[in-house]
Amino acid sequence: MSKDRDEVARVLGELATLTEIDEGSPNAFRVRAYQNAQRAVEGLGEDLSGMSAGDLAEVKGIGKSIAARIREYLDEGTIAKLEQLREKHPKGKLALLKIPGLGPKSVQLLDDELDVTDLEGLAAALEDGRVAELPGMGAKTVENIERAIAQLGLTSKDQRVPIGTALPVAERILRVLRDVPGVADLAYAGSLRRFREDIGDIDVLVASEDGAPVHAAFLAMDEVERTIGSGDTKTSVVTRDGVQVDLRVVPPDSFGAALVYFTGSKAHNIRLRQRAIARGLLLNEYGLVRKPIEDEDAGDEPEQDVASELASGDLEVVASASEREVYAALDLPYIAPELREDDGEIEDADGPGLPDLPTVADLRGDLHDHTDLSGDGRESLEDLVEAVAARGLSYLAITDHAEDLRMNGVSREAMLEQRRALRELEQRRGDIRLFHGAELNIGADGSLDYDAAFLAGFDWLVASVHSHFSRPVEAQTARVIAAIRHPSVTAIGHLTGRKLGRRPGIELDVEQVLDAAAETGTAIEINAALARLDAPATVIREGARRGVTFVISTDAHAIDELDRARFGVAQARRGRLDKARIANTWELDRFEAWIDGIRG
Ligand code: DGT
Ligand code: CA
Ligand code: CA
Ligand code: ZN
Repeated sequence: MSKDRDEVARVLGELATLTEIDEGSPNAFRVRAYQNAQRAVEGLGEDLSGMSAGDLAEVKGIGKSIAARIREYLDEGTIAKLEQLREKHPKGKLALLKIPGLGPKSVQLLDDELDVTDLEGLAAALEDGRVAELPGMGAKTVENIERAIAQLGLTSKDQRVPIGTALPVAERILRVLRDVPGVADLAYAGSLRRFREDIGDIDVLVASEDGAPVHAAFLAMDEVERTIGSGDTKTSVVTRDGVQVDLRVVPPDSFGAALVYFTGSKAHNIRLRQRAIARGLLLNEYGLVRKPIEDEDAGDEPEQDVASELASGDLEVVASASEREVYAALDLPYIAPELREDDGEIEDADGPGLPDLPTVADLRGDLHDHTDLSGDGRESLEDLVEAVAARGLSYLAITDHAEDLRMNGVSREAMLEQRRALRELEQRRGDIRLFHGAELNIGADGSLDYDAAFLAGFDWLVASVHSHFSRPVEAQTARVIAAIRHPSVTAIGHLTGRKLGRRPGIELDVEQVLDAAAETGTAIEINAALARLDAPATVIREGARRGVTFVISTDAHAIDELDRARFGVAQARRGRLDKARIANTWELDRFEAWIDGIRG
């Protein structure tokens, strides 16, 4: 089977990580080369099979030797070097690398000195003090590692993965399966479709009359590492990323009912079943059915019986092909997956109504974007603006890192020069409003970069926490509120600073912060990066109640990251945010009038 672009990109990412451990540095030339090649491949067409090693080497970002490895992968289905690295560095070591404070050198040290190659081994070695005895492992480092393991629940039995790990896996699977002959429809379901930030396992649902080729194509995927079980209707595997995936194939005419069932949540499903019963109906993964009169007192029947009765045509199917039909037959409007947790959505649907949730098409601007003026940005101003305009947006704020960011902040002179270039570009193009902004760093004491007069010269200012993550809650709250109250700050970027699965956010008195934002009008950003999804959904929900204005921003450092707007939208939906509360769904005129109102 041909390997498509996404699979090649994944393999290059795996090579980068393995090489990082192998060479003992995330900055090694080879690691960077694989990462650059991965980015480059992500920008290519879906089907790479027609590209020779020579063609590939001509792509910017792909060198000769990596081009040959990509070709080897396309031809052989694997790469000798990859197999060799996989052998040398078992998966447990990759998991160790994810712990904040453990770089590739310490991971190798743990292996060489203590034979520690996985989380369990590390936990044991921490316990009996062997880690603390290693050179360069001070008490502070050991403490940080212990805290990270405890906070992230890394060694717990029912290990969950962050959505940023699970979602790309699910999307690659869908891309492979959608081309299998006979497949009428497909989707991921479960907690991933509900957009939970941590995922137990991925549930994939495929509609087809013929399951066998679907299961076969799935098992043939390179990233499937281990098969747990495979039958006519269900296959369960574990992928190389350590995520379990359950694949189910259902007949096309019961796809809607199956999607409702396997999207869950379980609690939401129970409420739906109760509604069904109250209407003389039964709901299961095959459909919503009316029981024949004579069977009415039979009570709860095991599902197998319903399935066989369905097959024999004894039951009248009320709804099964689409989710909308199922909800309608239960006298409910369609309930978005992000809401299906049984914490009020059924009551709202039945009574006052559900929030008017945003979609990607509602977004008119992007308000947190980096160019190559930021050390970590990759695009020129012109290219970035072109890409944003091509996506149909009518306004954009350029927010490169302000001077206090140690690694890559921008000086005043460079900021002013960028402002001139931006105004000139805006004039020249005439198709998009450009706001000149910056991403400020909120200091430990709530202070910001530059000075008040210089800050007043910007059109749009995002202030974010990039340092001092573990201070007491009072200090963090005061710090963020100081930024909210600053007259020139228009939005607070990635509110908690969390990195899902890697770093918990700062501790905040959320209610105080939201009340300050509601009072000043300063927007709270919904950062669309899958690794962040910050503000958290619970905070968004509380903010919506308190009259806070939000913005959805991609925080793009590269053009392909503009596409993650859809994750920011899903996060807003998860937070039950009415689109009227999201400032960048507003027309330019209204948006500009609003900025004028909150500044000064
Ligand atoms: P996870 O995987 O722990 O992140 O969470 P889910 O919600 O994806 O749970 P999972 O994978 O166990 O099952 C997927 C969906 O299938 C779940 O959301 C609802 C449905 N489901 C599974 N088992 C049951 C059950 O015993 N009763 C009901 N009503 N639904 C179930
Ligand atoms: Ca699941
Ligand atoms: Ca499952
Ligand atoms: Zn940023």
